Amino acid sequence: MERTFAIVKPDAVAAGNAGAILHEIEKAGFKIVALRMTRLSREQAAGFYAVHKERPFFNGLLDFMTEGPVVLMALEAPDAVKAWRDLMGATNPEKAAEGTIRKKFGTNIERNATHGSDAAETAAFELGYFFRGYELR
Ligand code: 3AN
Repeated sequence: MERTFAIVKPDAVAAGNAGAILHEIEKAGFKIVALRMTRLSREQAAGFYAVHKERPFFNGLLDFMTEGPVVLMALEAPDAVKAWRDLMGATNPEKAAEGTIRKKFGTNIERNATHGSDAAETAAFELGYFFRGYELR
């Protein structure tokens, strides 16, 4: 078993798609280990996306990620990091495969409905960034 970190981003929450996305996650066999709805501060979002701070889209990404509530989750499944990225689809919803979450619920490369850790080490950092140890037992 492996764990990964997921976010239902502000676009998808605002559009009323959080429930449908959670349903997709459960249908695909993930166990939702932890879940919290919150609104990120700019500082929280900047720390989370620190690896992207030199990118031209960084400021816009912070505007977007703080514009409304998000749903934070710890997901568990065999090979969870890859399985969740496969279910999400490509970063750009226009390039995402049919049936993927970003294809169904994403708008563009920035407003792409969900986040998923890109590697096991990233997942460990991201889970620890948003959840306490006792929430991840
Ligand atoms: P992924 O979320 O698929 O791992 P990353 O890590 O490359 O993609 O990008 C992190 C987030 O930054 C994306 N989910 C998206 O919201 C935003 N992003 C990535 N590339 C761009 C871009 N070229 N223009 C605007 N936003 C972007």
